[in-house]
Amino acid sequence: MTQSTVFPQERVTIVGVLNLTPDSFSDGGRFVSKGADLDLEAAVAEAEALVASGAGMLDVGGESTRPGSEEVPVDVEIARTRPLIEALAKSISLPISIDTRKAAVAEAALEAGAAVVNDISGLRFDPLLAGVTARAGAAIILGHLRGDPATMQRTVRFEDVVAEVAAELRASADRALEAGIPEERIGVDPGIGFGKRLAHNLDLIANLGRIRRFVGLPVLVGASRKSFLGELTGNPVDRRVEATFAASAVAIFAGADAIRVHDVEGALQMATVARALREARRDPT
Ligand code: HH2
Repeated sequence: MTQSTVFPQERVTIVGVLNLTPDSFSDGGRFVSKGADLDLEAAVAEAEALVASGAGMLDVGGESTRPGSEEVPVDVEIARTRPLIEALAKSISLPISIDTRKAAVAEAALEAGAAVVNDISGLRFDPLLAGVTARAGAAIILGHLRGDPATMQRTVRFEDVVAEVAAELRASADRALEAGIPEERIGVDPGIGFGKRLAHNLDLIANLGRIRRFVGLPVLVGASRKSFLGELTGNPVDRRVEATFAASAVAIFAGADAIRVHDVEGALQMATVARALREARRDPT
């Protein structure tokens, strides 16, 4: 694997989530009450807390992509995210990613100081996104998603979810390369919970090493507070920290280079131990 600049290979990157939405499934409404009514001061304070707790990257989003969610207009998504990115780019040295599928939102965020585009659609939603990312010299995280968040849970069909996700992520990566984004600035993500059922999510996390080997790029896993953890434990969304850490630790043991979490406190310790165990293992991941 070429030396990655998106997720450095010497440690696991903890990607802290900052959702500036009224309706995200677990943390909606904390910083945006309605429309684009953003509490900038509170969002900056949360970002600083995430950094102090060990985040290595901050993922800022202005559109919920939970199952059944509707698309947010571009101007609203920009009004929610750009002010925070502008403020953080001046005060923190960590890379900031913009969680969006849309070229116009990414462009505004990159101009404001973001360094990474986090596209859950893996370049399948907006044909202009790859070019915007390439021209800005930014990095990209390519997620796996068939269809769109509004309908993705209705038509789930996989024969071999690990093989199919790996192949589709490789195709996304090839699109990014063709658009001029260099390999060291590309990461992939199996899209936990995006058009997948419980058994698919478990298969993807437990066998992540296969995806990483097939795609040949660093892998991010976002299991944080997701509904499959509720299915397994019976816990509501605000009581899934331990379940998130268990899934994340296994993902790291299986090969994850980065994890995307809402609960950053303690995540770095968990990741350090999981990674040390991966390095101690005798069978290859
Ligand atoms: N999951 C969510 C959003 N963005 N990006 C990546 N790369 N990987 C993920 O698994 C991922 C993601 C969904 O979680 P969240 O942001 O908490 O919820 P919502 O979409 O409701 O805002």
